[in-house]
Amino acid sequence: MGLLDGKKAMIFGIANEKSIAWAIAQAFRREGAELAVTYANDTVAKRVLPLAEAVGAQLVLPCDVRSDEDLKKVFGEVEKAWGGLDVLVHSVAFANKEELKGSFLNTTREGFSLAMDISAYSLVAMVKEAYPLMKGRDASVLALTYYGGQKVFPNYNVMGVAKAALEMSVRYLAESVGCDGIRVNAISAGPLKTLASAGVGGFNQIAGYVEQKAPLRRNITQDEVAGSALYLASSLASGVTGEIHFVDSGYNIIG
Ligand code: 0WD
Repeated sequence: MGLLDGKKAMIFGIANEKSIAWAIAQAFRREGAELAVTYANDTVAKRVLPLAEAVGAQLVLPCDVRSDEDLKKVFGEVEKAWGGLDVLVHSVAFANKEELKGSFLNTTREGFSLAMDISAYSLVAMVKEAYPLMKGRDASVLALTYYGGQKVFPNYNVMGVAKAALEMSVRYLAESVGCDGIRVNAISAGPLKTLASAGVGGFNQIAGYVEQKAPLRRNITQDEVAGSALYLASSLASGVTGEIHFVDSGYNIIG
């Protein structure tokens, strides 16, 4: 018996086989979930479509999370296919590359609002659309965040501000939808080599520092994030909401 047998799960944020969302999709499938996946645009489509097929995703849909129209469309498709939704994974973030290096003072108004829109507000927009489908189903929403939303890290800059907004949105959303049995949590993952992290200046140095300083003296893997995602999505975590759960080799406890 799988931990997610019979559950319907929708996953945003697979870009390639290194994506955290891809490890989560595989773990969810292994534990019996039926999957819907979205992809951001045509550029990533050619990598995402074969992956979606490999996990037997029932729905594979384009969705730019900046667009309310796109979001309405994809949740409409989920309603048509399944009539409800048990698990929603938000594994999406974006900021202009030139604002992920150097001084935070160089952040532009446009760059700030783009990072906030894609990386933070999109969670609120998704939950708005998903809410009628998840209501009363002992459902779980999960977002991905990073410690740079709580502490200042070199180069993380505007993304740190967006992650702080995302983490607080997790808590406010948890309060808003908890009375309907929907839980909202985030995983704060340690540094992982992916397309998104390649855009952050000095990524290798941060990963090297974690190896030296974290209690486990190593970096984490995508599969370890997927393991915690599985727990938070399943009834094992039925009493857990509004939580930021670190999967970071314990790095965040070190002073
Ligand atoms: O070290 C890391 N990799 C960490 C990542 C540590 C801690 C947290 N995270 C977070 C990220 O901030 C993000 O929220 O995990 C989440 C997933 O990131 P990832 O798996 O590291 O990166 P990636 O495989 O690039 O997936 C992020 C995807 C985008 O990829 P690209 O590289 O194409 O920008 O977010 C999606 C897209 O697929 N995305 C969008 N999806 C819909 N609409 C949009 C958009 N407008 N923009 C980006």
